[in-house]
Amino acid sequence: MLIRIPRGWELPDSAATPEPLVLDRRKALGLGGALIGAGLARPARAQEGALTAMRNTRYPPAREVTPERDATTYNNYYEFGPGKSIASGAQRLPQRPWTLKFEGMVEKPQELDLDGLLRRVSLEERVLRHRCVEAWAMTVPWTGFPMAELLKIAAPTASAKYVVFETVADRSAMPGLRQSWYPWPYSEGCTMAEAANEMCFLAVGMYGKPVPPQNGGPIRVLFPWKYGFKSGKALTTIRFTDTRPVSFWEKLQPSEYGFWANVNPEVPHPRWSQASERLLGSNERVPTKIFNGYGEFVASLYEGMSGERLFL
Ligand SMILES: Nc1nc2c(c(=O)[nH]1)N[C@H]1C(S)=C(S)[C@@H](COP(=O)(O)O)O[C@H]1N2
Ligand SMILES: [Mo]
Repeated sequence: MLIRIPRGWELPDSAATPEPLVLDRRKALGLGGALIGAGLARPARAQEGALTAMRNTRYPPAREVTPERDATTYNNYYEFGPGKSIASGAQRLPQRPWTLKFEGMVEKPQELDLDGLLRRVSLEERVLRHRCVEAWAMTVPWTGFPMAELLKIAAPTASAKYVVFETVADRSAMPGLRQSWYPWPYSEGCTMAEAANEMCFLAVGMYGKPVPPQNGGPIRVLFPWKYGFKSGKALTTIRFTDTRPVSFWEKLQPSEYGFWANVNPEVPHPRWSQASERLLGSNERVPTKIFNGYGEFVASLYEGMSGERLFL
């Protein structure tokens, strides 16, 4: 797999200086990429396809990291089919070149090359819990940047109230798209306040490497406090609107999958309990936490919204 990423990110774990520091130092010295060219910061061993960043420890996972093999071989990605074993099929989805569009209620619609966009944000690593509505969970080190940073670049207007995350529908790579009863392209949405919340994250890396196609490469959104279906994979368009979007699963089955989809052990799915979850890898069952344990960061988003189905 050939992935073009800026050279600085190819630093292996063994390189002494974490990437954000390297970038800062380069900026400070005004040398840009020349530093690497001059051999001053050349990693001991350039590792093809590595993508590392300094870990942000503000969100302690309080769980073991899921073995990479489990997280990358047990997936939900309906564009490749309804089963969990879509990893090899997903390798057919090209990861570069990749463009991301910003449209709708924005100051100016934009279409940005992903690598160009990545040079304008600072990457960090976060180890986050992921909770699928089907009651399995994983804990993954993701590399990416907060959605709040992307909002600055996308420049939505004051009338924007919601964000729609539309994902790729590539007919030549994705056999699931032939199942025409599904409302492709897969899309998800949130409020502007949710998008601006510090926990809303855009991931381009996973386990120190680019996010593999099966997990949503080259770029996916993460809402760690919501059920996993909100975390759309392979984003192509981010649209700003003033009307609440109805997304993929809500269109299919509104009684089971709502707009908010915040994790809550006490609100069962109509067909099963949400009280506990199975950890990928160990298969251990553990109690589920409200907002998937991220309430201290996100609960205030929902204060006073008693009329809403916040947990479905
Ligand atoms: N485009 C797209 N994004 C998607 C899905 C999908 O089918 N298509 N499935 C969702 C669901 S239900 C879950 S649980 C997570 C799974 O992510 P993972 O395969 O990285 O564990 O992706 C979400 N994002
Ligand atoms: Mo899911």
